[in-house]
Amino acid sequence: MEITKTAIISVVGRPNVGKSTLTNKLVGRKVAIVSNKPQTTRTRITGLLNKDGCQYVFLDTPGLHKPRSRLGDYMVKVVEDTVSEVDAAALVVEPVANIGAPEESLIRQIEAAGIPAVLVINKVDTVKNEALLAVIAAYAARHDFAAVVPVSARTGKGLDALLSEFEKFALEGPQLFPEDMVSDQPEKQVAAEVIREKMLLLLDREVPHGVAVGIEHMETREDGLTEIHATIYCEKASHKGIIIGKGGAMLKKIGELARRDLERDLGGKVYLNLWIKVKEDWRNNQYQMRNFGYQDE
Ligand SMILES: Nc1nc2c(ncn2[C@@H]2O[C@H](COP(=O)(O)OP(=O)(O)OP(=O)(O)O)[C@@H](O)[C@H]2O)c(=O)[nH]1
Ligand SMILES: [Mg+2]
Repeated sequence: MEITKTAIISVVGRPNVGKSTLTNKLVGRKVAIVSNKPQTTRTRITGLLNKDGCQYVFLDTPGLHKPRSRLGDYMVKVVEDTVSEVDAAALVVEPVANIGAPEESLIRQIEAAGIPAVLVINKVDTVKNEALLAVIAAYAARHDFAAVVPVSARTGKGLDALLSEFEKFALEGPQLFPEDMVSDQPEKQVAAEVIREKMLLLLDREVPHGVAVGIEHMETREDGLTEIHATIYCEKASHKGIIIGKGGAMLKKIGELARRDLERDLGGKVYLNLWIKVKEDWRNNQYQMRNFGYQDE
């Protein structure tokens, strides 16, 4: 396929609205981890799609929230930086007729950047069609969106219509990424994120939010087995106990689920070795954050 144009789209919104689910569905592959807990995505993740001569570059971002740690400050900065350097923004919202503080702040950023924006009303599988009219009216009164598209990132409903809206922002130009690429994340980062996703799935409250994963070693041997040595960093000794679980059961479960996903992604056997370390309050320590890859470029 010859790529002649590119559309760079930032995917923004409050935490938990389905930005990463949407990005994955558009790309057709899982490039960003997803969970039912807010603040799952911590950094910018590029998802790529090539279709009908156009390369779509989706920039999935952390959910915009009121930061309570240095990590939170970093996440908010990622959103701010991403909004201004794109052809258009996709503002993803819940199907509720009420513009909240995160949406208001994002609309302001979009207006300040002077970029066109598409309002993406997600999770329409959870509401009746009639309810959407009030949502559309509320947002249309606040900002002149280039388009309003109700979708379900979960079922895929409305995504063709959404893509054709994005295509209108495409610019002629050289191809930015190779055609077989779906994300710009290094393999180690993907592995670390998969492990973090399983902790978001299996652990409650503050524990998974205070976790970071470092990949010490990752190597695919000649026989096809990929060996991964990872360290889970948590904030408190009490969290360490919870992550390990009774008789090591929780850690085993995290490792099993992560390994299954990684084997599917890598298309081969995986040996996954998990260690746990406590790094007190790392979310407020710039040096530690940098070590985990949460740093300004
Ligand atoms: N019913 C329904 N649920 C959805 C839809 N899209 C996403 N979800 C769910 O919403 C939750 C959050 O999804 P994510 O994709 O992680 O949301 P996010 O906006 O990336 O969240 P952060 O990274 O924390 O900002 C998950 O439980 C998803 O399964 C949808 O279209 N319909
Ligand atoms: Mg996300």
